Amino acid sequence: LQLETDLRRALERQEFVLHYQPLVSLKTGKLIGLEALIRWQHPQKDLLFPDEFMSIAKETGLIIPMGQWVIREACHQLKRLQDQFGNNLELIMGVNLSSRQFSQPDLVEQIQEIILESGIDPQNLRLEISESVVMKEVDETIALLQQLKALNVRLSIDDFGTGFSSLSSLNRFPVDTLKIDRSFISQMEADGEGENLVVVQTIITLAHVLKLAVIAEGVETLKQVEQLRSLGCEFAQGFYFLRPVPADLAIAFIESDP
Ligand code: G
Ligand code: G
Ligand code: MN
Ligand code: NA
Repeated sequence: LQLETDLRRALERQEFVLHYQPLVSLKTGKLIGLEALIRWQHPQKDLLFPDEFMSIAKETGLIIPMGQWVIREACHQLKRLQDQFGNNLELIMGVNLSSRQFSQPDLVEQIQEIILESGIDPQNLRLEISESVVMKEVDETIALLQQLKALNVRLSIDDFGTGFSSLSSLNRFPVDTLKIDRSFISQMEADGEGENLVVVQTIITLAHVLKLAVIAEGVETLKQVEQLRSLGCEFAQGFYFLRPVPADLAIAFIESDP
């Protein structure tokens, strides 16, 4: 398989790059974090996005070394940003974990090692795990999340609302953040004050009752910003603020932050 061969070589030749998308506070408008998202600078093609190579990476298991590279690179970038901006910048770096990574036996040790090696404060690292992954084997997941939590990192449930969570188990997960899936945000505007808005309202209320921070994903318009603000959503991320961009543009965004 050509793509698999290319993917292996891409790892060796370091053709992967991370792009970063800002997360902002809807109260202050200030930057509060970045999400790291992998891209592949293929030598013969344009920049490739995860939908073009992640499924093969998962099938072949290459996601394991790739994922390790992502965590390492994101932590080192976080350290560079903290060195550059010092105390003026309280920034959380989000990194996505796939289900394959999540079921790796030495995941916790690996992350521990990367935290030590990069010299970051683990509280500035957020691991994002999709709702569909956390809900698979609830007891095993809780045990693993507890081990990760013990590293002092932050944990979020990504794509929340799409995975038919069992609400009774949600409060057993030692996570601190829910990220509302962008499908709900994009539907919100369509019906004004209708039922889509109520769904988002309900997730925000649920998060607050469980004392979780809540981040709206995929925010594309000012109208959505205003709706989310009126619903009491604290944080947001989306093309309205900035698309995922290379590190230098993310740094320019940080520097321009009011
Ligand atoms: O920007 P976007 O096209 O990057 O991402 C598409 C999907 O790929 C999202 O679901 C995102 O969570 C996932 N993704 C992006 N980067 C990574 C990564 O580094 N690791 C994992 N596991 N998933 C990623
Ligand atoms: O699954 P996860 O939430 O990690 O995926 C993040 C994905 O969402 C990435 O593919 C990223 O490029 C994409 N994304 C970020 N902001 C927006 C947005 O405002 N609109 C849309 N359509 N996609 C977005
Ligand atoms: Mn994510
Ligand atoms: Na998501």
